[in-house]
Amino acid sequence: MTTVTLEFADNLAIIDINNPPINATSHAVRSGVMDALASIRQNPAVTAIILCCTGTTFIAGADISEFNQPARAPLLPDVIIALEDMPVPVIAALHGTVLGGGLEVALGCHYRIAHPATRLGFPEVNLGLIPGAGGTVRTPRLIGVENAISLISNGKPITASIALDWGLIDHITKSDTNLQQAAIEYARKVATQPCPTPLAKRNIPDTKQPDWDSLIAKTAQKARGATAPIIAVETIRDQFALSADQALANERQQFVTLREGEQSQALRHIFMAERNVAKLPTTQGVTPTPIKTIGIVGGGLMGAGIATACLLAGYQTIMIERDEAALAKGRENVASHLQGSLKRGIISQERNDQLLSQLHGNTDYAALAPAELVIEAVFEDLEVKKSVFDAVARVVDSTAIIASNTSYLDINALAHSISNPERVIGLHFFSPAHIMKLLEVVCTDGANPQTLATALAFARKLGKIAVPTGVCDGFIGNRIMSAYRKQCEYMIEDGAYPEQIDAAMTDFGFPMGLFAMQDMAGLEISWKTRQRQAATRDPNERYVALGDYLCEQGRFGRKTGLGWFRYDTAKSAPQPDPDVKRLIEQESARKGIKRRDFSPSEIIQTILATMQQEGDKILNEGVAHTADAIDVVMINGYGFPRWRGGPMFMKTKSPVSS
Ligand code: T1G
Repeated sequence: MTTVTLEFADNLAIIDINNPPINATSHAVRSGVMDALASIRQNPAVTAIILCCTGTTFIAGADISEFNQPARAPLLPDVIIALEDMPVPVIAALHGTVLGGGLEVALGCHYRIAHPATRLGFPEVNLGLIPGAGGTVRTPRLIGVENAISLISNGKPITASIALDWGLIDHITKSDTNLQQAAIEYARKVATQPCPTPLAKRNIPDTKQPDWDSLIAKTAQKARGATAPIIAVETIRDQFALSADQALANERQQFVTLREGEQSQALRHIFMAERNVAKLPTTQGVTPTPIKTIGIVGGGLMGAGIATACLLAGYQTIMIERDEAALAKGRENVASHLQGSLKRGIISQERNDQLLSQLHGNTDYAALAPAELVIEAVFEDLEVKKSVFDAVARVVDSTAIIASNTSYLDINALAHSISNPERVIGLHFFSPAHIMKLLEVVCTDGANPQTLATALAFARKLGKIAVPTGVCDGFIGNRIMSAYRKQCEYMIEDGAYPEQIDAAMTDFGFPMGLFAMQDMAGLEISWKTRQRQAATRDPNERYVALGDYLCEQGRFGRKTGLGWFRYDTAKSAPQPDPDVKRLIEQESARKGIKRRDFSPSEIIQTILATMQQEGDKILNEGVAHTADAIDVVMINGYGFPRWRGGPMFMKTKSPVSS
């Protein structure tokens, strides 16, 4: 397959890039475009050039897999300069997701037209990078500094209509017209006009500069330790003192430095890990069972969230509850979640109403008959779940998949409580289930590849990051969290305080410390877990009862105004509580522990080492099939800072600087 083709139609030249899956600007693409431009220069009849792509999207970025190898000429900046130096106008015909290097290529063209559904952006900061092919120089010259900073430092794409408003593109085609045909018509129109001045040769239109110091301070606060967003703003700022050529050179230098840096290597690691973690040898070549209708048993917090996720993914969804009142509450929960998506502009009012019409509630399990997949999201009790499994198995097809949303119960036991246990799987959603990307797909000992492949395909359709895991207490994420929570409670008894542990974690890049997070979730959850495990707990294992004492005093966390911390109002920040300090010190004394100081570095090293040790056990037991799976879970479900790559990735790097 030829990666770049050139054809001449009348007095137009059409360059088409075909480099699936995302038309990344690989070396073959860059060379092919340069060769096409050289050929066009030999043809004086050409009055305009169209640059387009075959497949689902215009160029969606540089080829990340090339970043770990020496760059090979022609480099992307050279291709872009060759585009803007053409003697006739180049029209970029945009569709899909025009991202990173793709948008930079489009900015090297003289005009940009786009399909209405096109999204455009600079996601480089999500990879620990900044645009490295002129994006920080050409964008402000086209749309002004403010919008350029927003686009480049946030890393979030914008719609074609916003891009048109901002002047990033020149025209939006009609959704039912052929994009290339529209580009040909547009080219014929502009071919008679003088070529616009290339962006790199224009001045920045802004006469007033932002307050850079406060902008950089705000960016740094939001970045929580990531450096690329700050470098992006600084690179845009610095060009006010430079010529365009100097600014391009400065940008390239900053980009190369970031590309070689640990943060970008970590972010590129997790980007690829998230896309590879669900590729299992056992499901390669297995065609997932088609699924149209999902059953959800339970309309509470999790059930309604899962039902909302299914509706948003386009499934017919049947919700079962025990009685009409509970069903009405479940429907109300789903409607409220969809309202949230409506408010965030994710769906239109029309789509909201259509989705609600696809939600079918019932109190009779027989209504589940058409479902190819049923997920139970009822009370976390094995006997309750077994009775639900039994009731579901009686009404659905014998090949229908029955899944449990349990976060720690033994799914093997559930599987063996019904016929055809090979169709049982765990789908551990994270609350709020319609928003959190992570989904642990828990493979029972007897699940067959068909069940697993279908569950993974379902997760992808929901837009989730699916991580396959085996059965153990807590699967991957909760198991690792239990391990480091235990170590943190040991440190509390040995001399640290909750606020010190939490500060060390937030300084490391966690959005919230462990104790504040427990207060937010409710201390009774881990209290119940400890009670459940009490009978089988190793009597010789050190046990910290502080969490039990707090619960026995009714201190369940934020919801009661008191937990590990004190909360003056429902929204106020956690405050250290002298009563808890006293309780801790009394417990240490009762146990004869001589309290000592803990540095932030020792705290975070202890937490990280515990995560890595538990991760090694999880790998050795085959619960996770790769170390990447553990990083993906800890980053997407437990707040591990993304720009550090995950606990197992960090094991391969230099010791952490706190
Ligand atoms: N490089 C290489 N492979 C990539 C890739 C990339 N940039 N992006 C995606 N893939 C692969 C991915 O691994 C998967 O492979 C397949 O494509 C589909 O991906 C010079 C320096 C475009 C919105 O950051 O956001 O340009 O599993 O599952 O859900 O200044 O991919 O099929 O083997 O995500 O439809 C900037 C990153 C790069 C865009 C499509 N661009 N990609 O989403 O598919 S840096 C990005 C995405 C840069 C310039 C700078 C998404 C997508 P496989 P997918 P999707």
